[in-house]
Amino acid sequence: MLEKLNDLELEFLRQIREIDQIDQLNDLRVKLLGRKGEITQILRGLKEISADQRAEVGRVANEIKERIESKLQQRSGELKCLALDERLRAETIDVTLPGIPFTRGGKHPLTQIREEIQDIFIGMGFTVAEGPEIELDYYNFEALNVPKDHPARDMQDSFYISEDVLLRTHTSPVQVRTMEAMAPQLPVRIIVPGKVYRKDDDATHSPMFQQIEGLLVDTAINFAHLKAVLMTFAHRIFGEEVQVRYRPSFFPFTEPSAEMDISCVNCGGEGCRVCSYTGWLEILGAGMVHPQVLRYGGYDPEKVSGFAFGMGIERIAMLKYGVNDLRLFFDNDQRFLEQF
Ligand code: 2NL
Repeated sequence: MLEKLNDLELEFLRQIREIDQIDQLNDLRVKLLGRKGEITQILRGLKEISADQRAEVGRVANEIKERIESKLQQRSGELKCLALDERLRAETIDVTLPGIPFTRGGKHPLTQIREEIQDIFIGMGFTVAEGPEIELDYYNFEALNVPKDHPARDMQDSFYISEDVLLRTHTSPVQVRTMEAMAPQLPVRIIVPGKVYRKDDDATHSPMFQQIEGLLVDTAINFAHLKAVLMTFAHRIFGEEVQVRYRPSFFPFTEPSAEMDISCVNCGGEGCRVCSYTGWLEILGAGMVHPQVLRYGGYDPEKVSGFAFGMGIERIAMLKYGVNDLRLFFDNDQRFLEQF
């Protein structure tokens, strides 16, 4: 019996060696080890063998089964290797074929303008500060000296979340928070870029837009400093040839307040549709920080003074790039975006 098993094993091993196709190897596996396979049959037939031989024959048959299994495994590996080799030999790659073209992305025009504006002020010694878009009524209005009955504080004009929480309507609250954190250290010299929210929606107003505000607080800061910094900014962003002028204005958080205009970038000041035939374009609001706001920030208005300004990034971008509809910036139409 044991001799017969030995012969069978040699025969099985020969059959395995002769196979050169992976699917034939699978057939052989079934033929030998399957439910009705030859080795399975032998193991099943053990009960017909006399008791004194059964243990020995069973052991040898199991050993054979294990060796056959491992041989099948080994041959399967070899055949897979050979198949891969063959495929790689047959395959040729033409490295001179053109690749699949893909277009390169770029920064959104508003991001480009914002970074350009930031860099100009960074160049004048300002640092960039940021803060929350969901803001307390206290920081958004109260600490900025905006009176309780001011129209911006109305539910009609701002997005309230609760009675004392809203989406910030300007980035000024970050400046109050910065003063609070820094006082009594000097100087405070920051710009604050960010998204702001107002209930407004037409060709020149979006419910979400971006602002950059600036704040400089130090000893003996006066209106001449404001003019110098903002004129330098206007020249760097629109070109040295532009003229600037200041008109008196009003903001609850600055006194005195002013608006800065530049000579029209479209007509050079001659008068055209872009400037409504005035020759001038309004680009930002500014003023000397109101003493009450300095006090809220933790500074003594008897000892320090400062100036502040604010501008809409979309408006600067529209003027600089000659875009006539604000909504183009938010449509994200590639034909528009790829022009920048
Ligand atoms: C505009 C005008 C302005 C400010 C913003 C400001 C901030 C603090 C104190 C005083 Cl903490 N002022 N900000 C001042 C004047 C004008 O914005 O037209 N923005 C789009």
